Amino acid sequence: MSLVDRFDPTKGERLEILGPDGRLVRPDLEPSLPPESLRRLYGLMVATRLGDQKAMNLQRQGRLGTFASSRGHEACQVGTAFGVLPSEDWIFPYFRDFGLYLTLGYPLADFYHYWMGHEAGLRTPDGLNLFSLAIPVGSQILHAAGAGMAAGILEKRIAVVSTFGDGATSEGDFHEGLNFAGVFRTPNVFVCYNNQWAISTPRRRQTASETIAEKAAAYGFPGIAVDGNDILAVFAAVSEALERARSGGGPTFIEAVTYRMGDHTTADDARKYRPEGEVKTWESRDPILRCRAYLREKDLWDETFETDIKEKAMSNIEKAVAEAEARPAAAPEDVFAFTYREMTPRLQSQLAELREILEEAGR
Ligand SMILES: Cc1ncc(C[n+]2csc(CCOP(=O)(O)OP(=O)(O)O)c2C)c(N)n1
Ligand SMILES: [Mg+2]
Repeated sequence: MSLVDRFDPTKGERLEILGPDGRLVRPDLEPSLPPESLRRLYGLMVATRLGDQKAMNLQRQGRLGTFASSRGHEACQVGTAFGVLPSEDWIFPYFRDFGLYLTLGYPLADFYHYWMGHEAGLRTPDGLNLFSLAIPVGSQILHAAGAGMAAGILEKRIAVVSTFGDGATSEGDFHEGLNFAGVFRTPNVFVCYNNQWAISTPRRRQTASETIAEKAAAYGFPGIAVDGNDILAVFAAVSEALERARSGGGPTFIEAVTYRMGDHTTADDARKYRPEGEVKTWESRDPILRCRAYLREKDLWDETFETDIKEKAMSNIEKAVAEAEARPAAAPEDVFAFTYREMTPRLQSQLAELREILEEAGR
């Protein structure tokens, strides 16, 4: 029986394979991954945490722009991306997805380059079907539904993955995208990282639904809630959904229940609206510690391994930051450069005006 048939969100059922202490609570549902893949999952989560902290530090030093931390989302992001075939499937991410980028093999230097304010950093390398990340909340859901429709017309047996937060589920784009996907049975995998907050709006003010996963029923396709701090649960649910999509079985909606451990972005101070105790509770459910306990139980983790993956990750991160910082600074004119192949007459005149202003300012 499939996972979506076994776990009914309307009954409050949620897929959990690792318990809060990392112990295997559902050995029958443990994904059959070789030891090296399990270690890789863990390594990617650790690298995500370190690279994320590096971006936060750079922002505080004035070397990077506003940044949305992924702290706490590592299992959601790595677990979602791990089973994706990046040169065949399509991915439509959002602004809090560093671990997804890392897992898909996106060049780290380009990632930092973008967050340093260079649109060029978002240019996707050939062979990686990764759409530009969405800052407008929920807009990527429509792009993904459209790509799902295109896959159907082109008869491609691929999956189209999109990720978004709990806040996106009250946008019209969410309704339109999921409705479209349901009606046309598109090969979409919708993954909602329900991290309990949309800036200062708590989950309870976002929707009166008991769970977010149950919303899938209204669109006529399966929905499942998973523990978003359990890498195995996220990976298992997404893998099943990818398979369903690629084999013509239609879309799936996954709610990964997690927590945003940091502020919304570097421009936010979450202490103003959420209780300290809540953060502490979720820190004890840290997805990385949980996976580590699981690996240790399987004799796949020791201090040497930990040191090794951390050193390798930090070396890659430092190299990428140096490379990004060595690139030329973004020009003010760049705001016109990356949207249209040919600028509209109005944009051309605006660009001319900007040039005049820059000239007057002696730049
Ligand atoms: C259409 C739109 N409305 C408002 C905003 C401002 N905004 C940026 S992030 C955000 C909250 C997003 O919350 P959620 O979807 O839960 O994602 P999270 O940040 O928690 O990962 C809002 C309202 C925006 N970027 N786009
Ligand atoms: Mg949220």
